[in-house]
Amino acid sequence: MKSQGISRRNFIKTVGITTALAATGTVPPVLYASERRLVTFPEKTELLLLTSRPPQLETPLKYFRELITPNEALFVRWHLADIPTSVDLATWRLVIHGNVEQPISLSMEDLKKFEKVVYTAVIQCAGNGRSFFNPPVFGGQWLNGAMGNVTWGGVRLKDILNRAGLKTGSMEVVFKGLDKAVLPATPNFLKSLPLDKALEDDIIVAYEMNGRELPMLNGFPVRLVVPGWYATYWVKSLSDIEVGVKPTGSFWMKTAYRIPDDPCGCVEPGTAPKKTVPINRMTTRSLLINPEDGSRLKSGQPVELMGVAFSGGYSIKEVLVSVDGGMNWRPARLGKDIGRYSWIQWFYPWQPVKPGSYHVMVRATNSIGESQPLDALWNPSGYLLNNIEKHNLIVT
Ligand SMILES: Nc1nc2c(c(=O)[nH]1)N[C@H]1C(S)=C(S)[C@@H](COP(=O)(O)O)O[C@H]1N2
Ligand SMILES: [Mo]
Repeated sequence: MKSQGISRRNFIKTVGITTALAATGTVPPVLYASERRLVTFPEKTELLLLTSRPPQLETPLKYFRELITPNEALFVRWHLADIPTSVDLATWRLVIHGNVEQPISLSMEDLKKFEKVVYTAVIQCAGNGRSFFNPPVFGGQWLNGAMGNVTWGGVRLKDILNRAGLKTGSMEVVFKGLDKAVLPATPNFLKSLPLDKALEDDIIVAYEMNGRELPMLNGFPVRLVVPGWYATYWVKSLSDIEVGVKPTGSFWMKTAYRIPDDPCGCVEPGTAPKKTVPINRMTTRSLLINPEDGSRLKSGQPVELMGVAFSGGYSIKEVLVSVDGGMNWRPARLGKDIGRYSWIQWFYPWQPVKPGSYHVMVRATNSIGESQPLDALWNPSGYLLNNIEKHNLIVT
């Protein structure tokens, strides 16, 4: 079986990047783990640098040992280099316009008068884990740190839309933040949701992360939270909501962030899909967080393997662990379930008795039976990665 953790490691060390890419004929802008630096940006702890302009920073895995990801450790991803670096709440407004009875403009004070909603939800970039794609694909070469589990506080999008009053013929809702393209030819980051999705109870305009203001880099003062769906829809520094009567022609909906239109969102590796749809719900995943891949352990000494598991809005029902490369599987103990959008922690006590190299695998299944494939599914944009990882732990 191809194992992503191990094969990528060997791939980097032994095969070499150029050889592998020559085989596929493409050269993505690759930044591998060994080449990454830890950097500190405003309001952030040391994160792994992907690009600095625009900032793309990834969370070191050690932060996922906690159920909740601290604000200063949450990953950062912007598409456009002209990002907001300060916002004056005295003049800032959230504008709702388009096909509505009454366009409205809300201050932070106005926003906070709507009923407050608080829940924990995983935020994950659609391209999280993209660096493990084989054959490799273009796009940010994320490891698994483009995700986090955060308690969001805010107000229902639906309440705001109803305040403005939806007119008949409304079809979708378009969201825009304060970030801008540097070059006029680059399309602004506009994302949209179909109207019925936008009106779902759980979608909020969030002004709090873990009980505090949002860091600037994570979208201060407010961002959209679409729990269960990939973070591309979670528009940051949200300032403009437009109700439309027809689907927008935005580049970020029509061309980017699309997946093959089939049940797996995948195609034969190296081929192009015939038809695509906008990316949406997250796939089910489980990750080993501690001890990290490649760790050395002492034989006879008890250790507790731990990690996280989550899925696109359905609670995790079961996590199975194998320490022998997939021959035998046993259930892990699950931590507290704090809601269907949160990740759950899993724990697996283990006492290896014989020295050697152990292949640890983890597999989660959610409450509607969605699980993880043994072999990674492939699509040209490097989205939806969720195969069962295979980790190497060395017992001496
Ligand atoms: N305004 C704005 N919002 C945005 C983006 C962006 O470029 N601009 N990127 C999206 C994508 S693709 C991701 S993965 C998340 C990243 O959120 P974070 O930086 O808070 O981790 O923001 C989303 N919202
Ligand atoms: Mo993303």
